[in-house]
Amino acid sequence: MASFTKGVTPSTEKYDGSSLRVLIVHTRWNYEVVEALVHGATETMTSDYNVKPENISIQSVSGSYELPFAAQQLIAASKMRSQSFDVAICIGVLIKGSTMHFEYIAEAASQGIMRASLDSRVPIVFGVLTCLNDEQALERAGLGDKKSKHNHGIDWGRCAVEMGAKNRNWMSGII
Ligand code: RBF
Repeated sequence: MASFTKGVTPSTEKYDGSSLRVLIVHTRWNYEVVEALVHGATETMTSDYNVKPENISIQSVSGSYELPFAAQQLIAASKMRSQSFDVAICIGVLIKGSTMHFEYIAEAASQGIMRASLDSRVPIVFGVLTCLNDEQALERAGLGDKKSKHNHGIDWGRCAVEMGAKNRNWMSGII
């Protein structure tokens, strides 16, 4: 069977994150996994793109359902302080249970995060894992024993720097 390399091809451009202001909003649900994802994103941004640790604001909420509201409010507050975030990352982990909660929360979080991003005109990276079981969640946060494990927070950190830098250029008319 034909196959292809899955996931995102790294950008050929090298982005400079040294002046970017980044907001991370993460959940405390499934915190062990969330913590690893937050670490993957922050480590990537600071080590690979020179984002200053003091320019990363990390805020927590209870669950994924709260992510869109928190992101929207924090972005609005940052604009009022004239210290606008260039980009945000919403990080959460949803694990399917035996009721319909998973479906409703996943739908609300994904639609809400997109709406918050479009309405605020600040890119918000979708860092919510929607997993069918614990093993999938661990594997996607770079935890557990599987060889194929990969911390998706790394990808979200890269994506955040790219979108923050690109949007700054776009807003100044540089395409
Ligand atoms: N929040 C998550 O971030 N991940 C979950 O896996 C998750 N599962 C939930 C399951 C149930 C049955 C309930 C009631 C809530 C769950 N939440 C989860 C919390 C949810 O996102 C939100 O914080 C609460 O519903 C309060 O608004």
